Amino acid sequence: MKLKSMKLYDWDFAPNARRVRMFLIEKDLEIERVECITPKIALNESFEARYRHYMVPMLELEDGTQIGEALAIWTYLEALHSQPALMGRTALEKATISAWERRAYDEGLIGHAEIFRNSHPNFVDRGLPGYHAKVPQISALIERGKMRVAHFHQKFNTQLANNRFVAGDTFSVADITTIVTVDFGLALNMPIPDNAPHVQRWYDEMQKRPSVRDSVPKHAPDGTPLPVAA
Ligand SMILES: N[C@@H](CCC(=O)N[C@@H](CS)C(=O)NCC(=O)O)C(=O)O
Repeated sequence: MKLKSMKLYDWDFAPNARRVRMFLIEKDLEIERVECITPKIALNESFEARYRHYMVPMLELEDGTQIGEALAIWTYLEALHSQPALMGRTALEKATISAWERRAYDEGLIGHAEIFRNSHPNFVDRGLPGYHAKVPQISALIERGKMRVAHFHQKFNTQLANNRFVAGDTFSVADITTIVTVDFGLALNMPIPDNAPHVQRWYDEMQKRPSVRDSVPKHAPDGTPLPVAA
């Protein structure tokens, strides 16, 4: 279904923007996308002027209302289009999915982002997203990021040893954030380690889903095409 009254402000490579693109494909929803990135891998001036939080993804409604944060965009769309449920049906499912989605975000996605933002030459003085002031890179955060990522892989390996999906026996937003995180690692040359075979089993199964395949970023941060996962 095409949602004509909304626009999604996007950046093809950005892991958080992909969290929304995957969700839309799972729900069979289409929203016009506005790509906001410049060749210097920075958000463009018109987006800066439009949205004071200055981060993607952002969903804009017909009356100008802006919804930022991938989690908030999911919550809004799940309330309007409940099927398939991606954020849980029962109280316990909702709580379990929400807990695992946050773990993937805080421990995995942010760990990779620490490595990326504190090492990439285009992110000098852009150590954090959403700031207009200069935020210096801190090289110590690269090592700490690697530590967080290793912890994430072990925690999710244990969880996926006994669960088909990240939050149990149904696909959910917890899988979306985890896929985006693992693929962010691949783009940074940090594959799933050999001591996380259950993460690899789950990752291989996820490749069969159109939402995973069709949301893969087509460009590296510097604009060069990325190999599309087989
Ligand atoms: N908490 C936000 C994080 C959004 C975020 O960090 N977006 C990044 C892209 S992944 C961004 O807009 N970066 C802009 C920049 O690097 O200048 C969410 O979950 O949506």
